[in-house]
Amino acid sequence: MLNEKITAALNDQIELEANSSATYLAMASWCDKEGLGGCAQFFYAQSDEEREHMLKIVHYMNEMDGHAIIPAQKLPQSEYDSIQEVFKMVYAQERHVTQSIHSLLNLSQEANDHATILFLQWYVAEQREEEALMREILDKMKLIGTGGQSLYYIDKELDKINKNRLAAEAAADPSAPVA
Ligand code: OFO
Repeated sequence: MLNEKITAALNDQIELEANSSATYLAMASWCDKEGLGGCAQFFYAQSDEEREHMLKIVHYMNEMDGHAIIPAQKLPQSEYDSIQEVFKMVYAQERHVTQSIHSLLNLSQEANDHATILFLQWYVAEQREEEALMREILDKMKLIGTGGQSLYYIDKELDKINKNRLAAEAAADPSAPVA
C-alpha cells in the first residue's frame, strides 16, 4: 500500500516522464525536418524509452493497490535554435528527472516503504546512464565545434550511438531488431 505522499510523488513522476517523452518526440521531429536523420532516430528511441519509464510507474502503482493518474499532455516546444541547444536542454531535463527520482527515494526511505525503495533503484541506475550519455554527446559536440561540416559529423556521431544501442539491445534480447 502506498501512502498519500508517495502516491502524489509517483503521479508527479508519471507526468515528468510523459512530458519527457513528448519533448523528445518534438525534438525528433525537428531533427527530421532539419535533415539530421541520426539525431532524429536517437530522439524517437529516447521518446519511446520515456514512455516506457512512465508505464513502469503506472503498472507499479496499480500493482500496489494505488491509482496511477494519466496526466494531460503539455504542448512541447517545436522549434529550436540549434542541435547544440537541443542537447543542452536534454541534459538539463535529465538532471531534473534525476533530482526528482532522488527526492522520491528520500520520501520512500522516510516512510520505510521498502517496495518503492526497491522499485526506484532501476531509475537511479537509468538516470546515471542517461546523464553520462548526454554529457558524452555534449563533449563530442564541443570537440566537433560549429564549423562548416559540423552538423554532418554530429549526426554521424549520433548514428554511431544509435547503432551501439541497437547492438546492445540485440545482445540482451536476441529477438530485438539489429542495425
Ligand atoms: Fe525517464 O527520464 Fe531519463 O531516462
